[in-house]
Amino acid sequence: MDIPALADGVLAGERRALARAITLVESGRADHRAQAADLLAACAVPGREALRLGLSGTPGVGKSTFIEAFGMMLVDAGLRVAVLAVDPSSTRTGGSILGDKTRMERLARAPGAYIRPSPSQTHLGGIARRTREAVSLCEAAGFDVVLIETVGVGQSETVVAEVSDVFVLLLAPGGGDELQGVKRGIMEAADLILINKADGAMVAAAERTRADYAGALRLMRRRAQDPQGFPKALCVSALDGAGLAAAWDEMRALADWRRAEGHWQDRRAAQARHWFEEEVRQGLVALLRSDAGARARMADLGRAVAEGRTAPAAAAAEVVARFRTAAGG
Ligand SMILES: Nc1nc2c(ncn2[C@@H]2O[C@H](COP(=O)(O)OP(=O)(O)OP(=O)(O)O)[C@@H](O)[C@H]2O)c(=O)[nH]1
Ligand SMILES: [Mg+2]
Repeated sequence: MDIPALADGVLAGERRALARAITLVESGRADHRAQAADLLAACAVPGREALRLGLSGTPGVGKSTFIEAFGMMLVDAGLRVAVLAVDPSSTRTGGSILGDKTRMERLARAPGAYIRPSPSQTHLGGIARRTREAVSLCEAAGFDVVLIETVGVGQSETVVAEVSDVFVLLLAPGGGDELQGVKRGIMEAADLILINKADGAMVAAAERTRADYAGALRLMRRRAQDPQGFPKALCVSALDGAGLAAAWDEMRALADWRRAEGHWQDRRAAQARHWFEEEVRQGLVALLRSDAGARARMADLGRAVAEGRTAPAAAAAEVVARFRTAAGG
């Protein structure tokens, strides 16, 4: 593969080059990993910075409908928008994939938009890596906004919070004052909570839900990275477009404030450091796995631990020590 040519294509904003580049970073093959690293290095030109918007919400809350409407609004305003889905397609129903085709029909055809379907790999470390790398490729391709979508099952919302500048949680109008089983971690990561489906007969219920969440957000610990009044809860309708422009105004206001106050760069720096450390960790695990002797000893010790002959911590220490010797440390 001609990596310099592929990098040129990505940097020129060519969608086919971008698609091929993302396919490359999704590959787990060792030779592809080396090429992907070269590609990412070649694409790391300064001055290309998108607003990375994380979007999480349970199945059926209206993410696809929201992305279509919100994305079209941005495209109509002259912005280039990339959409990445985080969750492996195997965990999604065939209905969703079919649904996405019809629900994002206009955006999929818009010249200023690029939609990348869900990857098929399932390993979480793989998802995190693929997402980070795909986001930076979209950024290199000159997109103004990169929307990163997840259903937020498992730990995928943590991955999204880790790659985004602004993290948006989409909720549906819920019954009474119960908070819809939203995990605390995801609430704490949210910068903006949007109560979707605030239309027709659901307007009043949506407003009640919004007030409940606004109350819950006020009770949470204040974060240094927030201006007064954030995180916020707003009502929107992806179906009729109500509240979308207001939501975009809030996202931009937050992003501008964070930039001006240095939090934007701090967050990106922390994310880059985390990414680096994660890569080292995964690289070490891969080294361990590729060593046949270590694998055999792991299997033996695994049995010993399962049978109660050895304590887990002691067995792990032995493997690490062995590895340290092998690495000459
Ligand atoms: N009334 C109303 N219905 C909506 C709105 N947004 C989405 N829906 C409907 O909710 C259903 C689910 O919408 P999707 O956009 O597919 O939801 P999703 O979050 O992408 O679902 P998954 O892809 O399965 O995770 C569809 O029938 C939509 O038409 C809205 O703002 N108002
Ligand atoms: Mg969807």
